[in-house]
This record gives sequence, structure tokens and C-alpha cells, in this order.
Amino acid sequence: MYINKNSLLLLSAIGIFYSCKQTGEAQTNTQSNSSVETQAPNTDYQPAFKEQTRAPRMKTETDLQIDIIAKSIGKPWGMTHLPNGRLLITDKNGFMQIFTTNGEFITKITGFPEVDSQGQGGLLDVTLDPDFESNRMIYWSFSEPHENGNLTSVAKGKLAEDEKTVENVNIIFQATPAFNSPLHFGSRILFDKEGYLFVSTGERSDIETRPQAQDLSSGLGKIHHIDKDGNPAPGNKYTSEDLAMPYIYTYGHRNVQGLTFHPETDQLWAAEFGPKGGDEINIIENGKNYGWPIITYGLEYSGETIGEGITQKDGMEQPVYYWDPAISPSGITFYNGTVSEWKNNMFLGCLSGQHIIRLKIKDNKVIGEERLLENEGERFRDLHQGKEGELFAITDSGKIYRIKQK
Ligand SMILES: [Ca+2]
Repeated sequence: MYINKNSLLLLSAIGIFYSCKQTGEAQTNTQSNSSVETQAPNTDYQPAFKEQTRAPRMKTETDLQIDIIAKSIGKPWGMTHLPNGRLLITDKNGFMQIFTTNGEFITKITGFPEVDSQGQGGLLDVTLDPDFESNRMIYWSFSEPHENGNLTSVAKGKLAEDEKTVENVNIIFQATPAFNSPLHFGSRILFDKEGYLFVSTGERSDIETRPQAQDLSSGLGKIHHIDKDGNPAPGNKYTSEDLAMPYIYTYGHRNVQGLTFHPETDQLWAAEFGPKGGDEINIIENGKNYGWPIITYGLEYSGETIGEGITQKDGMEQPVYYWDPAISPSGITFYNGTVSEWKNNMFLGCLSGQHIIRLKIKDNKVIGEERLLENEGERFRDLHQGKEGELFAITDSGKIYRIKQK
């Protein structure tokens, strides 16, 4: 049969009309099939709103140059960059190292207080004083040995001129009580624009300490807000008159290992590990309760429900986004470097997921998800945007990746 151009148009119009009649359930399936996640969830919990999980798959169009710039550097956990652009990277075993942005080793820094590096503990995150160029002060979080076990602590010290030691070390904060566990230290630290420090802690992954995430007299399972000497930041909602720890900014967290500010809105965003499913990202606002362990989209590792097995409750915040199965988000960062299609996207380093997640966010909702470096077989521990707009990643196997536009 001879088909002219008009008939083709007519046929495609019929096709479009026909496919429109197939909407409803079929289209919902198509949408969920377009997610990067192809495995079934562990639960039949329903999201509180449709953009809360399994966003549509997306793909970076920009040509990327991805290099492993260093290998076998130790057990890196946190990183930042010095004013000259070089990378300052912690090592779980209790020291830090400096590398160039090409991965060349410059120096090892020692002189830190003793750390308990068993399990998830050790020398963890690092950040620079906002006035580093004049005072050379650095701040770090670590699991501190204690007669009752260990706890998440924050210390500060001056980076010596020769960059080989820290001087005048002071422990400024301890997330009490101490507990004997190698797990869930939280431990990202981040300065806000006013010069106050946010510190995340975990609930120590034990049935005994887990309820303390909801307890305002405990430092566990919180995001704290403190000044450079470890005093409560002004404006914290809970005071010691409320029988609360006055350092607490938010509560109801399981184990927050990701903290970052949105480059345009200045909102604080956090990522935390769920149990079996239920990893979350949240927008962090003063005084709010993020629900753990009362509400969660995850299960016990045994498959049992957690508590009453509920996902929503009045007075408790819903995550902006969650994952089931778990991908285990550690360090996170928003991107505002040279890759223009990545502007204001969130990147998350994933441990069990063994990839880097890129999320496109619009009006505080996730509208696209991409998995990067998913064939590397690496546990990505922290991400950091370098001075020249490169994205750096460190892995539990001791590699430094550098990702930039070709
Ligand atoms: Ca939550």
C-alpha cells in the first residue's frame, strides 16, 4: 500500500490517541520502570508523595574525564581543600594527608588525639575554620575512646606551618553518653555562613541506645549546632531548662554521614542511613524531629518491622527522598562547578550501593536520579567539589577519583 506523508501523520495521530487511552495503571508502571532502581523494595510501604522515591532515570550528556588520581592512600573518610586547592584528607587510623589535585602525595599530618578506629570509628571528618587563612585552624570529628566505650567528639587545632602536625589541640565537643559500640558515629561537620559548626551524630546502632535519637537529653542521633569553642550556637531551640542538651539543632536521626548546604537557598541538607531500606535525605530545620526510630521506610535487618511499622506521624518530618533497597549514602555535596547541566544537583557517595548518585532537585523535590561510576565496585565515602569545579571522591579501598568536564 502506498502511504503518503499525510497518511503517516494520521497514523501517528491515531497511535498517540491509542496510547493515551492506555494510561492509568500502564503509565504508572512505565514511570516506576524508568527508575535507576530495578530491584523490588523490601517493604510495601507507600511514599507520602509521588516524588519521594524512585525518581525517573536521567543521564549526563556532558563528556566527562574520570581519573583515579591516587590508589592505596589508606582508609580515607573525610576531605576538604586548602585555600591553594590541595586536598586535605582524613584517615580513619588517626592522621590526615595532603594531596595535590593530581593525586600526588604532599605530606602526612600527625599529632591528633587518640581515636578508637574499630568498626566505623576513627578520625572521621575535617573542615577548615572560615578564617583559616589567618588562623590556620582545622576542626575534625572522631570516635574518642572512653572508659565506658567510645563517643563521637569534635576537636580543633592549628595546622603547623610545615603541615606536618596540629598544634594546641582542644576537644570542644563530646556527644554523650559514651557507649561500647563500633557503629553509628555519624560525624560530618560543616560551618555555616555565620561561623557556627553543624555536627551530626549516630544512635550507635544498638537496641539499647536507639531510643535516644528521640531523647533531647542525649547527644546520640542528632544534628548539633555549636560555636568554635563547643558552646551551643545562639538560636538552638532546646535549652538546658528544658532538660535538653542545648547543642541539639535537630533530632530523630539514625546515622547522618552527609551534610551540605544548597548553593542557592542556603538550606542545610542531610543524608542518613536507614536500616534494611529507608536511606533518606532531609532538609534540616531548627528544632525539628526527623522521626527515627518511630517512623521509617526501612525494616530491621531480620525483616521485622521497626516499632509499629509506620512511615508517617504528626510532628515528624517526612524525608525529601528515600531509597529501598538501601544504597547507604555517606558524604554528599551540591554541585556548582563547571559542568553546567549539574548545576545545583546533589551528589551522594554510596557505600553498599557502590556508585555515586546524582539527583536533580526542583522546588525541594527530586525529579531525576542517575548512577555514576557504578561499574567501579567501590564504596564511595566522601565527595568534595574542588577549587576548579572538579568533583573529587574518596573510596574505602583508598582511591581518589577526580571527575571533570573533558
Ligand atoms: Ca526520618
